[in-house]
Amino acid sequence: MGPTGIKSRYVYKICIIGAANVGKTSTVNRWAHGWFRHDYKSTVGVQHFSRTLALGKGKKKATIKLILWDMAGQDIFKELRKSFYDGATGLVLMCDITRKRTFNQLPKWFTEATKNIGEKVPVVVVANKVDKKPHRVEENDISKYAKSLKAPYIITSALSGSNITDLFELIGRMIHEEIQGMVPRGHDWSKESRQMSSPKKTPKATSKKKKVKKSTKAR
Ligand SMILES: Nc1nc2c(ncn2[C@@H]2O[C@H](COP(=O)(O)OP(=O)(O)OP(=O)(O)O)[C@@H](O)[C@H]2O)c(=O)[nH]1
Ligand SMILES: [Mg+2]
Repeated sequence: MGPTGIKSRYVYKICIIGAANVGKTSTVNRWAHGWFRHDYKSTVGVQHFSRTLALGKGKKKATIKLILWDMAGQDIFKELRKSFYDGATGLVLMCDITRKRTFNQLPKWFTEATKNIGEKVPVVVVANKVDKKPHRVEENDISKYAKSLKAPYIITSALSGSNITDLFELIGRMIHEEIQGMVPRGHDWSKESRQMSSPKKTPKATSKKKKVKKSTKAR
């Protein structure tokens, strides 16, 4: 039984990986408990969390249970990590948008994971800490890398909570649809990316135009 009290037939294991300090534990804590801590307490080995999730509508409706494996990013845990990948059905590949090195290391993390899982599984590429400046990773580069894996990317903040729910709903749906045969294995998911929002036209600009029109009439 999950926290919602609903039983789920579908249980999926997701490994959350990426360099130390990128915000893996913070992201899980934000989704799992709704809180955020500012101090850094590096994960030792791995920690787990599980939560049920309601997916889709109509025929696609399902309740799935996600078991999150929040893995330690520090190099000293490299050997230990190998055994944690066993049976994983999905991956969250995370970097810190303010540290380029953590983005450049993503292929290394992807290789470590796929080597130990033994097959390719659905992946979401995540660039976290979008609330923090300056950004040192271009969205275009994140997009290109994700596309090369047929994966979507999503830009998050564990601090503000931005896109965190979307992230877990997305990876949960991807795994479920591939495993249940709704889409072929190795499906191209890159179109599901959540782009950084482009600046909207402010309502002020529109009202200014109206005002100009009115004053012209008056004259
Ligand atoms: N500004 C900001 N800080 C964040 C965010 N996410 C995490 N942090 C901070 O970054 C630091 C590292 O976060 P963790 O979640 O522990 O990082 P981790 O990836 O789990 O690190 P390891 O367990 O060592 O692999 C902490 O001080 C967090 O408060 C975010 O979205 N924005
Ligand atoms: Mg951690």
